[in-house]
Amino acid sequence: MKVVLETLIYPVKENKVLLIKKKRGLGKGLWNGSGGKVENNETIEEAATRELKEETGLKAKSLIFVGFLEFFEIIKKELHYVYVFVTKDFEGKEKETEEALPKWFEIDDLPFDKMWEDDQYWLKNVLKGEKVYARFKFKNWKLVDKEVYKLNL
Ligand code: 6OG
Repeated sequence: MKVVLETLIYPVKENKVLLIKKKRGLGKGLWNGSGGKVENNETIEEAATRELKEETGLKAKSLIFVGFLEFFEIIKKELHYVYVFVTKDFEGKEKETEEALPKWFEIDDLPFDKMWEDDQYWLKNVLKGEKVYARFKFKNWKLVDKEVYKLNL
């Protein structure tokens, strides 16, 4: 089994969240949080901060841990283990990069029909302050099973 450690980070301002439309890689064409693989020489927080900067130009000054997610692809035998953060403390102005197009969305009006299928089961909850642990199973990246738990910290 291939296991990859990844991050997702959601800048939140008033009742809006910054999503990106990815131009390449896994999830190309879908709206998602910024994020990607954690590299060898960095902490999970450093990875989340680096990906946000690379993909949107924003610099997060502090992060709030909001949960972890497991995405298992049963055909590919690939497990994505993802740490999720919100940031309300960031600087800079978002800009389009070669990896992604950033855009602010109302938290109550997220584009779920153009997002990963799992997002509708956890994203709004974490943007409103809950913490979550969830496991999703995919077959050819179509959702086939889900378990979603509230994390009590
Ligand atoms: P690269 O491997 O392109 O980064 N990711 C997912 N995000 C959501 N919401 N649902 C999924 O369901 C996901 N699978 C992966 C983790 C991949 C990025 O996409 C996220 C990483 O931030 C299957 O560098």
